[in-house]
Amino acid sequence: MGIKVLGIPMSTCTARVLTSLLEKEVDYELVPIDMGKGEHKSPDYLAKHPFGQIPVLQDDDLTLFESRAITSYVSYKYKDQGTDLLRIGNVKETALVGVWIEVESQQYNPAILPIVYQLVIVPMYGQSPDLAIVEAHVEKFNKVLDVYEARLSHHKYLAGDFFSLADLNHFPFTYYLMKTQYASLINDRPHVKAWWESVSSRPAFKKVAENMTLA
Ligand code: GS8
Repeated sequence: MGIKVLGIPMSTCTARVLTSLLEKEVDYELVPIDMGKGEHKSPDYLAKHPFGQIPVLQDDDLTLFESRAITSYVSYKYKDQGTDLLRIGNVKETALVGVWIEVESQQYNPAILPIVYQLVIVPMYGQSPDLAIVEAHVEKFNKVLDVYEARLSHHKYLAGDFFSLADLNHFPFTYYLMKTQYASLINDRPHVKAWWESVSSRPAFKKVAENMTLA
């Protein structure tokens, strides 16, 4: 029994998990979930993910949800192979990775998600984006990115001068943002731009991004 990921490749949170598996050189099987048919709300699926969302990771008898918890699990379990994502062995670096994992989840994601949702996901369903929501979150995201610009002017990556899980977790939403006119929010900040160019040129990201095609 190997690792199974239940999800779909275009989903941001699924993409986050797949990227961690590729960075750690772990084989996996992607089991597609038919969200159009409401498979993620079926009793069988809800037994695995009580909130009825994707992704889920199954590793033998262990079933996990929440993409960031899953990428941490993958990084710990496979600490001795692939890219060193947690800097285990250096307690200070591990702590800083933890800080920036939280910053992504608590600051960056709440600001970027509604922008991407309105400009990328809503139009997929043939609806018009709510531009007031976009504007409010662009203002919020600008403030977050000012902090990133300052941080990245001192360090190549978020937790220090090494690529880590903190950087990885940013990938899927930033990837979609870069397809909108708000790519300028990243590109107008030289250190954030250089960081994104470095992060998004990694083979694991490129491979996952190939399948992040919007219907
Ligand atoms: C969010 C999962 C999520 O929003 C995580 O795993 O990180 N905090 C969770 N999943 C979306 C698809 S976007 O990847 C989803 O399943 N939406 C359907 C729904 O909520 O019904």
